[in-house]
Amino acid sequence: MQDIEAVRAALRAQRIETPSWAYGNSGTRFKVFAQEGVPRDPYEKIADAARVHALTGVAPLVSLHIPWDRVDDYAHLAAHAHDHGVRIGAINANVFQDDAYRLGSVTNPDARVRRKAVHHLLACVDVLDATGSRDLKLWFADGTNYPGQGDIATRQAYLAEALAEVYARLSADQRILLEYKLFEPAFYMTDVPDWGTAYAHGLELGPRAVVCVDTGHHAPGTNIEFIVAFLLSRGRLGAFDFNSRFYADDDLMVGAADPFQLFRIMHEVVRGGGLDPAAGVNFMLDQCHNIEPKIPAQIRSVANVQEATAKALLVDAEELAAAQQAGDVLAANAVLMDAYATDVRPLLRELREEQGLAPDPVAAYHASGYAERIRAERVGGTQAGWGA
Ligand code: RM4
Ligand code: MN
Repeated sequence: MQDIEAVRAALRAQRIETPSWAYGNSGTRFKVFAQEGVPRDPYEKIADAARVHALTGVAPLVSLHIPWDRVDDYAHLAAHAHDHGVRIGAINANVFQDDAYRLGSVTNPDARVRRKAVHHLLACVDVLDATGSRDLKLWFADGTNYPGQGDIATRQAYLAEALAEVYARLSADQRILLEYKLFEPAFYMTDVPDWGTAYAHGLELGPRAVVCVDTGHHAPGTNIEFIVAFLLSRGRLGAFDFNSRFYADDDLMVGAADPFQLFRIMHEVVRGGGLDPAAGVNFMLDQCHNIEPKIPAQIRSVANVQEATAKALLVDAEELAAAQQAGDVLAANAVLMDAYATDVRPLLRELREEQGLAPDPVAAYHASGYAERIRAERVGGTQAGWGA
């Protein structure tokens, strides 16, 4: 039997970071459906993130994307976050939306473009300094569309050079989260396509260059929990970008397509000690809510991660180890399936109530009048989206 008090303590201690861009407008390349009440600037995005934290009690951090969240004074923005009861989390460097990056950013054949990209990454470290953030998250759209278009090995060397310069600029408590993605926007070759590439660059850089696993960035059928188990065992699992995918990088609510996969991932996290803050795993959401209301979608996503975590914590580790040792395939599998089949929603409701929160945070959001208020107040100006 699992120690239920330990399960409850672990759930109380878990932290989930929400992304500023989830609160702005987003869409596909076909259409962006604007929603009423959407933030017009980073300050309003942080206010929405703070609302998610106020209702869930476990989301006190919000990631920024630079330049989407560019402000004149980042210390002031951090103070605004603090006033709202949240903190600024990972800083996402955006080197994929400038015309100069047509052939790549840090892997561009033109040295001047590579300089420009590195310059932006270094400026993002300045943002970390100003906000007190720990993590610089790097995702590169770099790659090629056609065989022969670029030299793969040369581009790897450029990438290593850029990363080394940025790594050298970090202070002792700051980290690089290097994120990989199989394809898109490059369709033939991507410069950081997989966890192996991210891991290898991290090894060359040093212990504070760790991997970010975006759950939407793999080929169908990839065993993501294997990647998680491996990286965690080597101290290189830096973060998750949680979302769910039916087909490619869908950025839908985590746990929507495959809650069982999320459970399997969280099982490896629990098994490998990844819930311990000392393990340094940052549990972030990286999602877009194109047609559904954004704040309740974030609340729902946080709850989905909590549910998967609770089920993973309920796996009877001793019984599992015994069955594995005995070679009892069916019993071992049954231990996992029993935990997965447990309805943990009553437990989570109870934990919320113990902390003075409403047991159903989505219902509490709808009852709070916040949605009506932001719809009435946020009139005029330019709504935030991918580019503002
Ligand atoms: C990328 C990647 C990054 C995110 C952007 C918006 O595909 O997942 O983490 O910052 O999208
Ligand atoms: Mn991501």
